[in-house]
Amino acid sequence: MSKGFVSRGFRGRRKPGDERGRIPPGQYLERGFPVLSAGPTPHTPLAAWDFSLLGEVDQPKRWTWDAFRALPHEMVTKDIHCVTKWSKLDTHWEGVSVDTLLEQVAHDAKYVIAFSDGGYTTNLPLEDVLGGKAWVVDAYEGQPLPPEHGGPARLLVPHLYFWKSAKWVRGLRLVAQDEPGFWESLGYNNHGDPWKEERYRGD
Ligand SMILES: Nc1nc2c(c(=O)[nH]1)N[C@H]1C(S)=C(S)[C@@H](COP(=O)(O)O)O[C@H]1N2
Ligand SMILES: [Mo]
Repeated sequence: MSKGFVSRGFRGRRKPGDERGRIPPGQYLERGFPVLSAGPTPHTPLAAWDFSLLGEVDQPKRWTWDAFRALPHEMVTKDIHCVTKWSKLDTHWEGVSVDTLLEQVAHDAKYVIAFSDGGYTTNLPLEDVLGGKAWVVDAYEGQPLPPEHGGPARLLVPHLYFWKSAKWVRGLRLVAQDEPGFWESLGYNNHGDPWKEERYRGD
């Protein structure tokens, strides 16, 4: 019997109650993978792609695609929660932790603004992206990240609503002062903790 068969069988026996405790208030369990994009899917060629750390840093840092791929990658299994109320359990990703990236710059910042191809932005306190809480992922379920889900690379911040997980991410701007990103300036909550139902401004 192969290992794969055993682990599938084990997962199949998981009791529904185990799942219920993992779905935040007001969310439902989704088995598909919806695509939610505020604009068209960008298609930046890998040769033109880079990832940058900018802003209030002593020396900005930039990785080409090959340099980014050469960074140590981690495999993570996470539950994700969209503010439109779907949650998806045990999603598998591979990517570089934001800890690994930020080790490369000297800075005094308190917040990051993730920025993406197409102009999307989202803001996060440093404490929500350090300490093994956030990754820049380039693979999903063992395959290169599909363009509609943010490929070649997206941010993954699974403990916050999924709008914080910027697709087509191209870098992080480090700042001392917080500033709202795309959805945050349109009335969504500045923080977005699904367990506290921080959906909209004032929640
Ligand atoms: N660049 C970019 N990133 C984005 C978005 C977007 O419109 N543009 N939508 C956000 C929202 S609201 C959600 S729920 C997730 C959706 O990711 P998915 O399409 O892979 O499910 O991406 C987030 N990241
Ligand atoms: Mo979303």
